[in-house]
Amino acid sequence: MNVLLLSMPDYFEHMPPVAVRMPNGALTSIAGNVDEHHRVAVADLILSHGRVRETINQLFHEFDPEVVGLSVMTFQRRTAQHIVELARALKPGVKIVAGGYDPSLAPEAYEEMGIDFIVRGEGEATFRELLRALENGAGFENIGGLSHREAGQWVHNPARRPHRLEEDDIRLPKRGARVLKGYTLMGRQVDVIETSRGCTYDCSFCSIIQMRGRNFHTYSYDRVLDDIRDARDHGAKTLFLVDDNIMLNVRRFEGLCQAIIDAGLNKLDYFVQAMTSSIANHGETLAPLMRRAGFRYVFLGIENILESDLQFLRAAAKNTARENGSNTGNATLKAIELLHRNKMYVVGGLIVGSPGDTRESIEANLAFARRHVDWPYIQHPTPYPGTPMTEQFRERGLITNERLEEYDGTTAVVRTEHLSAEEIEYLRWKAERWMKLRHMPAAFRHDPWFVVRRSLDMLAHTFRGCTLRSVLGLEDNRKAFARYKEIRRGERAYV
Ligand code: B12
Ligand code: SF4
Repeated sequence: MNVLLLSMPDYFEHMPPVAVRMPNGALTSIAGNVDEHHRVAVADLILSHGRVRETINQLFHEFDPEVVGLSVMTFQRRTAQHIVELARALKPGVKIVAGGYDPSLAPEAYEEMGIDFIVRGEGEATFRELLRALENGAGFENIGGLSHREAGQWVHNPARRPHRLEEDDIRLPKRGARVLKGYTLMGRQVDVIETSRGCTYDCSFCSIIQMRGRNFHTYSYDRVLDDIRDARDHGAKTLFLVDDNIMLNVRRFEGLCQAIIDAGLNKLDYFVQAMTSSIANHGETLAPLMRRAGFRYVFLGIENILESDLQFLRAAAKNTARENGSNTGNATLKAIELLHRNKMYVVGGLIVGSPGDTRESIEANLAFARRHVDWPYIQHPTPYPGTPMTEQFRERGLITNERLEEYDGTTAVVRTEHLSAEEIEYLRWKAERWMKLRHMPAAFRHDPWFVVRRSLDMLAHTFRGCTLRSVLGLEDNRKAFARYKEIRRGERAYV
């Protein structure tokens, strides 16, 4: 069968396509795990910015798909709806399948969208079995994790249990199925790899537990090294590790760093997401090893520097430093110091706008970011379907915006007990632009050619809405913020 797999073009503030266009790891993994006779094309629509409609038209023309699969996050739901309408118009009989976090956690929202199937949870085995059933004209009732229609009614088959990656035969992603070009992270070709799936924490803002329960499964080192080589052979110079929480088993991660070094794969640049506690508690040995393995940027899930907010976010445990078995307080500063000492950059993941937040508590977090992190990645709590945090915000009547296309993490859609959503976002927006600017010299040292060519575009993106007068302080910043919000609204019309 001809199968076309699409990821959505929607992006958010910290990942503008002018500098960041990353592949979707789910789709190549799905492509690598269907039966081999199928002809699969993967198109990451982030690569076709400004011409999404034309690209889909062309892909239908070239591949004549019998099945189209969409990978969707919540803030991309509206775009997914538009793409479903376009696909139906181009080929009314095509089978449309939705998968990923949003269809898995809010399947009811997809029932009226004009699609045929929903794949809930991990998709490799479910999608493979779905194609077999379509091909053989068999029934769908025994396919775990699949939602389908019987006599006009949606039927949600029982969930499939998470893959045990150690035992299951999940084959390598099929990068050769990608049909669009232009992946980049600040000018270097980027790819994604996975080494594990799952997490055993339960941060209240995160969707992972509702998606797959609390568990952690790992691929073997050999499989990971093969995956890295495959990404490199497809041209990648930078690799982003998309594991949910790679730091859950620090010993294993250390072993992996060593395996990367031993295999001579440490000439690539690596980006990873990490817990502050793992770095603080093991960093003396772990951080030098990471640097030798090629790690360059570490996204730290700091979440918040205030204990009360960490309690609300249920993220205190993963941010606690320990010495000789005793808690010694917040791990953040120690983790940052260890990473800096080993010449790695810190992407500071912070969340501001929890229910108890005041102007002062938000400013304290922004001041911390200004002082200690190299690249800010500051977000607002966002009530994604099914998370414990969503329930709390709803019960307290703090959700002020139900337009899901704005649930991108940098648009404040909830208020606190003390501040409006608009004010929270304004505080972040005002501070964050300047923090990003400060990282330009470091980016220049690493990728001078890219920065020379694209710095004006990046500046224009970071400061959109601003004028010379607002930058010089001759105009109220709120006017520039209002213009920024207007521009951002326009950007969301992707299809
Ligand atoms: C890595 C990652 C990123 C990377 C993305 C790199 C990339 N291009 O892939 C970065 C850092 C850039 C990122 C950014 C964002 N992310 Co993110 N990210 C993740 C993370 C950690 C892992 C996702 C992943 O790749 N997993 C590996 C793949 C193989 O698994 P998977 O995606 O789940 O796919 C499987 C199934 O879902 C299913 N499936 C998926 N798609 C499809 C499609 C079909 C047709 C089928 C059949 C099956 C299927 O099958 C796959 C294989 O089993 C998750 C989860 C987490 N613990 O936080 C969050 C997560 C997906 N991100 C999330 C969000 C909100 C964002 C942001 C909007 C804001 C943010 N928090 O940073 C931005 C938006 C990005 C953008 N487009 O601009 C949310 C989504 C919540 C929701 N309900 O939509 C998550 C769940 C985190 C959370 N807050 O809970 N993210
Ligand atoms: S530690 Fe990370 S992956 Fe695990 S629940 Fe918290 S935010 Fe989600």
